[in-house]
Amino acid sequence: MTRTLTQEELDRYDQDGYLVIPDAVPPQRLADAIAETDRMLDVAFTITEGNTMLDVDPAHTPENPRVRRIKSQHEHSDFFHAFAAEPFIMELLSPLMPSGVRLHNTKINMKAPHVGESVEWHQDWAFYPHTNDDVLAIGIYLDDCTDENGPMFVTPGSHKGSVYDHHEHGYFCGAIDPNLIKPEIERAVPLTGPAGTLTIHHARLLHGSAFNRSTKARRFLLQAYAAADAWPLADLKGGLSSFNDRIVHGEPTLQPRMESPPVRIPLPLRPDVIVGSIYDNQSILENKFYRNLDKEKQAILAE
Ligand SMILES: O=C(O)CCC(=O)C(=O)O
Repeated sequence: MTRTLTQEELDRYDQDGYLVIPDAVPPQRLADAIAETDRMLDVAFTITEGNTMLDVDPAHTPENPRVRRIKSQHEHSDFFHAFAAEPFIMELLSPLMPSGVRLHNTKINMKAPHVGESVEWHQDWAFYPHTNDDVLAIGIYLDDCTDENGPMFVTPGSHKGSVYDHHEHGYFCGAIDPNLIKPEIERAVPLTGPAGTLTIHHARLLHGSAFNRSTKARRFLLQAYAAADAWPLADLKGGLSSFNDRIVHGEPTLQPRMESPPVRIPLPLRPDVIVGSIYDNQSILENKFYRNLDKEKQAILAE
């Protein structure tokens, strides 16, 4: 059974900038997504370094694979190409994006037991500002997500506030100095739930996540979408036909809806970072919020 968002959920999304929905993913679709993720990860046993599909930890080896992220799974898998336009997802999103829905990007963040990486605080909007901010990401936990295995933390209502500086040493690094957002981090809440829990977060919402301190994996599938009439300010990604091909609901338009959300441009890019690796990109942030937790991780790894 698929379902749309209730009026109460729409109001809560408007107010908080996120939703956690435990009952939206049909169990068979969850099982299929997990099976396809496992299939894609088999490649990790054959590679010594990252490639266009897999972002691997510096400690990765084929014998002891350490995949941090499957990048753009919709470009590497027919299953995930179709999954980006899943009817149950479109039913949830269409009231939020009545002008139509365009896929923006996809990824599956992997947090292996004990070693799963933290993600520093950021706003997706800083990576891809658009002409209006009807831009969001849905997430689906592929494993049970608890306080211990690195849930995503979000700051309710922060999608209506500032867009923060995500630069370090003159380059876009995709992370915010935590001193700029201390009160926002202090009132952040974890998004937890059993496997199959679906989250929706607004592109301007502040969020981050700690490393996985548990013995249980935490895989999180993310698909970001923009309203069909929201045009990116910084990068059309592949030209007009590929832009239009990513419409998953409704029709493309050549008439962007212009609104005035605050924006910053995510340039210049670091020349030394592989596209799609948020972990490498954020590594130049001097004042890392998760630095102490990362020290704890080093201690666990050294045991
Ligand atoms: O995996 C997570 O918990 C955080 C994901 C995230 O914020 C990102 O990949 O941009």
